[in-house]
Amino acid sequence: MSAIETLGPDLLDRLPASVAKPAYDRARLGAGMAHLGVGAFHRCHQAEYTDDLLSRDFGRWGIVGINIRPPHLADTLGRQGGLYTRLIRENDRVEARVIGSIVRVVDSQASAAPALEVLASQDIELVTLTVTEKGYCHIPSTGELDLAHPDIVHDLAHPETPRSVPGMLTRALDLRRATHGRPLTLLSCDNIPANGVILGNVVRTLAERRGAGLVDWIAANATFPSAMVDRIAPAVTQADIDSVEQRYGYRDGAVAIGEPFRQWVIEKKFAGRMPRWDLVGATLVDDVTPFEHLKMRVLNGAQTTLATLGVLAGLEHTFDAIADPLLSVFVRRMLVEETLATLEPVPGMDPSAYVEQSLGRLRNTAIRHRNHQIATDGSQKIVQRLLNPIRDRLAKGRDIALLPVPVAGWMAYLILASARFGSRWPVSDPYAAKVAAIADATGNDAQALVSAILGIETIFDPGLAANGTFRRTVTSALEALLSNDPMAAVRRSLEQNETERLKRSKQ
Ligand code: CS2
Repeated sequence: MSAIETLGPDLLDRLPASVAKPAYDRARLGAGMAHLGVGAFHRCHQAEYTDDLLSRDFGRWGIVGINIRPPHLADTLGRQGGLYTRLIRENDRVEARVIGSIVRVVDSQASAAPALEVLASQDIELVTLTVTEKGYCHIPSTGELDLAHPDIVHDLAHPETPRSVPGMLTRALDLRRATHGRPLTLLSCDNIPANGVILGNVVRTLAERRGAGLVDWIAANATFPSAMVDRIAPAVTQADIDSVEQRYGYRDGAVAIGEPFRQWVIEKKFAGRMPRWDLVGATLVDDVTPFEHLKMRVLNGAQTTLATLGVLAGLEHTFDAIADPLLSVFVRRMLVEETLATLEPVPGMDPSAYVEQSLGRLRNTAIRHRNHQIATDGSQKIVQRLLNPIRDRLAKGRDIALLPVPVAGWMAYLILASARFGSRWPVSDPYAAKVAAIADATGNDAQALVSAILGIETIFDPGLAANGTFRRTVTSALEALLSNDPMAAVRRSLEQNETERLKRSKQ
């Protein structure tokens, strides 16, 4: 028996027929853009769109993949010459394809130098980013740079050896100005509201502090378009990696797995040339906001709701949570009766149909998205997914019986992880220690817990935190969520919503 081979350029011509491969000559592909944060999502989204584009209209848009945080790329993607298998899974169906758009990978975890060399080079005309919500070092409730963030404090003192993403990009722009002076488009592909505006804010704030006209050079030579990105692509497991070996007979340490659905809406605001992703399904628009609200409040809002309440109900994955009759009724009713009314018209899309399509996507049993993964960094997600629609409803004088329940769910998720409440599960969230300290100081009283947590102004806008209906609804949900019957919170809020509905119908 021959030894099992690892995926790489040599294997491209010998792949099984069931695995599609790049329909262009990779040897001729140069690097024209860089991507920061090469994780499962990038491999399933921007890199796949680019691969589609290269097959259709070959050009100069190979990607240099850079990681400035773990994991290292050299041993997986690097060893495979940038190639990896992208599996699309839907229930029993699998579709495999090797993607070729990443031409080189760079590990810059130990020092900024390797990343800066790429980002400052004149071949690179575009940088895309998926660095997670917290990578922007912004204050979630305001979108401004968090000047107290330890990495930002460091980068202000040592701008030439940055640690943060904003520090890295500001330095790269400064180097570009000092050398060839060529423009750069910086395209955020993270799930934060007005992601381009936030990226622009954090970079400009650092550039202003740097002085010497850098901020003016950036205004004239760099753009920060916003984008809405979508495809569910959970963290890859060893079982996923093994499945490629079993099914297709080769080893691939950089497999990526996604659902069939994908979407990309990009603001037309480019500093120079751009890949024609619009030829392969991306939509270019003047204003991304309505698309972004729809996606974050409906799809992501449903995911966060199912994740936090799902964990509290003892359920493992999104598809387990949505198979639960109570949670499934809850999430649909929350979206249809509360979230939809907060959305502005979205060109070419029907929001009600989008709700049904999104719920259908979440039922896909082949996408094993763990509730704990989605609940990770919840503090960075709830503003755009839950708090903004709540704020918009309150501003219009509408009721809010359901949306506050997952907000309480986020609180309960962190409270129950604290030592005081028995360390029920490990959590990863920049605010975990703060909530644990509150839990420690406050103990069991839901009202005191809610008061203290709503006092975190970097998450909760003070106007919202002071709203009586919001406080009451969150408190009553939290009380139940911390009890022996957590799902009573969900049942009661549905009853409350029913009462509001009857009241409305009589008016
Ligand atoms: C998820 C997202 O982990 C999470 O926060 O809600 O990664 C989600 O799967 C993507 O935004 C889908 O496009």
